[in-house]
Amino acid sequence: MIYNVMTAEQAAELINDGDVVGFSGFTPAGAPKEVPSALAARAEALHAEGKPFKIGMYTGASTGDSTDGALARANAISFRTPYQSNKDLRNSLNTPGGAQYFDMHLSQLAQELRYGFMPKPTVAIIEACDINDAGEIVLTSGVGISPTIANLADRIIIELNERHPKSLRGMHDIYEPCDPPCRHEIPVYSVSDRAGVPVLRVDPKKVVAVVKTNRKDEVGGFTAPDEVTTQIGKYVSEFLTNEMRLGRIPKSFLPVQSGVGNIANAVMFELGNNPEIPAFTMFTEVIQDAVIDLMKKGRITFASGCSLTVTDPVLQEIYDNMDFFHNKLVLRPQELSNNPGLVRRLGLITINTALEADIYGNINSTHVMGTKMMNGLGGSGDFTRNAYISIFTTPSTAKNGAISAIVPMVSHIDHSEHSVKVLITEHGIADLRGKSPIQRANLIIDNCVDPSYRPLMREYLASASKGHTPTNLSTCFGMHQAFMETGDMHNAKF
Ligand code: 0RQ
Repeated sequence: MIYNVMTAEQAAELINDGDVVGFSGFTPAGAPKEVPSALAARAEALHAEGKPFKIGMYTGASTGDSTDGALARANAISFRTPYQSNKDLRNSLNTPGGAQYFDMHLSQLAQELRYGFMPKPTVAIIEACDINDAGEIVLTSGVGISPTIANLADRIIIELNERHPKSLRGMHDIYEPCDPPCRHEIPVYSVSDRAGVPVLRVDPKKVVAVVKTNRKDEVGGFTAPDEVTTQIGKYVSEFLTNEMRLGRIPKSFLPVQSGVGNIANAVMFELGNNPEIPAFTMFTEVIQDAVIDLMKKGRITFASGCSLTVTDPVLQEIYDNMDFFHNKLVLRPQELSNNPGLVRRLGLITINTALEADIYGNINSTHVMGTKMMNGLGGSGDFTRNAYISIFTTPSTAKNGAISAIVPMVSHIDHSEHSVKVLITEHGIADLRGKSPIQRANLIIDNCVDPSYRPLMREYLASASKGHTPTNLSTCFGMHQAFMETGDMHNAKF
């Protein structure tokens, strides 16, 4: 090997205060682990000496605790984009003087870096399962923005992770579109088409260090579906089978995108087990455990994604059965996996989770009580706005019923009423297509709101001024205010 093999601590010495670092991977899948941990230790040591050390951070989406968690705890992050889900980073970015965070549509990050809208990455840290002397890198379980940060950065540090087999070669579809005014269509016409090449090619002279490791991806487990998430899954499945019966979804079905988390996992379980739904494909960003399970059962025939965000035993199962999985999976940069043009072209059924929805169909995916950032918008906007049918799911209440997830007006808007077609809770389905605001409000109150909150919602609607979208400007956040003042939204007065 022509590269300088060194320890993570030595590699961390190559990164300086003020550097802008791009990290490989998407969610904890494919994210580096050794160098970020060493970088956090370096920051802490420098801070103890009274010296400054902070970096700007770009990643595909969230990362594992050894990146976002360790660097946040070390107070080593000046700015961060586009998505996170770490407790310590969440605390930092919600605290004045903490990390400056900007929440972006994931499909847009790579192009905005190339356009120069944000500071150029100076260093890229890329997890790989293989690299040759010609600078051909085989990525691991997640792609994210790796092609773009590797191309833009002056220095590349490779974390060569033996836990991921070299036989992953061929599972990736590495492609970067040309920038306007020269951009052409991306040649993906069905979920399994490939537009690019299996390896990431970099100038070998830019590779300043190779750090060897065999650390696991830090993907957390899932909670088994409960009564509420199972019921939501059943309603999603019922809605889609009915659309098929009505001829509004082809009998061969359409590719599915599904978000992250326990609700998404429960929804996939129900879709996979519904005998009326034929075996289907996924065009999504995160491939979760449920997808692999359904693939083994023959219910999912192909999955295109940005990462294998699966628990360690499931990842091991894929690696032990590469002959079975290789021609059923493709991992692409998020610029492709979440590409709005491809989402529209392929006709995706998109299923994402709302933190909060309002009676008109606006969705808040990110901000608790309009103020505190939870995770970020992620890819939900890339998919929702361009879907064949966009569905949002949410349990009707949170915090043991003290919060209604459906409110008169959302306290922050990520997806507007114009993009949201269907809302589903454990109480039922609100099909918002072709409905006026007042029709949508009645449907959502009758079908989706928890029964204990329905009278309150009706009182609000009755108190709202007349007009196309009835709104009472002085009380539309009354339920939020009641929660903040009394700890229970039921105490709102309209
Ligand atoms: O808090 O953990 O303290 O109990 O929010 O809620 O119901 O467990 O749901 O884990 O699926 O997360 C929207 C955050 C849902 C997620 C969100 C509290 C609730 C609980 C979590 P506790 P649940 P989930 C592709 C798609 C945006 C990104 C996206 C998300 C915690 O799905 O980040 O869609 N989505 N990406 O108690 C106050 C409310 C609340 C509330 C729930 N109305 N007010 N707290 N909670 N509703 C993936 C990628 O882009 C990578």
